[in-house]
Amino acid sequence: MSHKKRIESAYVLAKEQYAELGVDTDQVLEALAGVAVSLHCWQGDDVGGFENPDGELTGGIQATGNYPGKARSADELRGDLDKALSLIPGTHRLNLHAIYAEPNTKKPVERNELTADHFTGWIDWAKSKNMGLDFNGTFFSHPNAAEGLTLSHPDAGIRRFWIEHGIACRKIGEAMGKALNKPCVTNIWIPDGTKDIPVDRKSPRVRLCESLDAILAEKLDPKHNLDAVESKLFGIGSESYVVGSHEFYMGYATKNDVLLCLDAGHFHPTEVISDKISSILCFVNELLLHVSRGVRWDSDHVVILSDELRAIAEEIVRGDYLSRVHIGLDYFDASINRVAAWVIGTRCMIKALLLAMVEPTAKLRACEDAGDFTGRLALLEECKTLPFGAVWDYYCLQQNVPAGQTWLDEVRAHEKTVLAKR
Ligand code: RNT
Ligand code: ZN
Repeated sequence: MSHKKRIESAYVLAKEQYAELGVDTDQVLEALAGVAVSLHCWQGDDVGGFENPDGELTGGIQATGNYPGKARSADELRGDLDKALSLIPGTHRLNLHAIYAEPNTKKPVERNELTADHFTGWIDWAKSKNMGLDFNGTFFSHPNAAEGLTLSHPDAGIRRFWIEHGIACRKIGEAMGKALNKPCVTNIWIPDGTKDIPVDRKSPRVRLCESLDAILAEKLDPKHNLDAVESKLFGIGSESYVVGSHEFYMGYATKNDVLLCLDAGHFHPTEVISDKISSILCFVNELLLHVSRGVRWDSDHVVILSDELRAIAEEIVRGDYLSRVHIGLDYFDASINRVAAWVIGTRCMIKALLLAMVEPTAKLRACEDAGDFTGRLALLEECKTLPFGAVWDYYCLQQNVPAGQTWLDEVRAHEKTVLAKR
């Protein structure tokens, strides 16, 4: 039997099995095709950016490993992304950082002077693929962030520089949203914090609040730009105190009607973001997720199909939150093929969504509502061995991307012909 025939036959049987539980897999696949995941450009070059070829990654985050072949220019990064996207089912988005600007000058443009003109290469690329773009200010890897403080810095001049950067980024996000006809989520994450126990926890937070107010003062059309703020528990060099903590941004987002960004690696190691989604969405209109995998710390390992990834997807789908949760990825592993890292993590995110969407939730709810917790547990466990793989393979076939591990052959070929020559 041909590969294609086998996948089609398996799908027919799987479809019947799911139908018995009241799940229409054709409908699910149609819905899944409408869900965009925002791929993070920074997996392609270890959060280096193109501002300065020897630029050092600072801000308490770290990409470990020295796998050869990382992208050194926007063209190389786009080439690698093209390869990754050709192996991922569906139409997605790209999440950019300010340091990925392409100024047409020799000298880098200062971050507070960046404009959408410096991103036309990306905008044209996204347009040609019918993709949306998301954006991030880069408040790290810069002399003005050398002390680990930016928007909360005691020096008003340094704060001003970063406020101007934040404002510039929102304008860039707005232009991207306008050009692509899809809102751009412009996210703010800052590294601000201290290594050792501070005496004054209050003043930096008051200053951060004022800086954010200044950045967000101008109202922008949500059709073009949506603002998000990202919290964190600790970083390397900010172990004892982080200005932008979860409580800080939870309050800020609620009060100011901006998106809250939850990064899966930004909480205590045993704390999960899946359980936060339905709580936060009682008070905040929309969420941005940075789906990541922390191993013992915020290590940004490649996302895998873990229980927590599944729980995140289940919460989004069961709560009918797909229109209120923007799913972005955030990890950077420099120890394996970077294109493969994108493909693995993104395919896992989509698999988790598919698994959640083929769940017989109505049946499970009926058990729960009737107080039949035995039935709920029994069915939940039976669901784990339903032929999900057959549905996934069929989705890949439908979307014209390799089903199963053959995608890796294409990454290996790209490594030989492209990456190895860098
Ligand atoms: C850092 C945050 C932040 C960055 C990216 C590069 O801990 O997660 O989102 O990873 O902006
Ligand atoms: Zn993040």
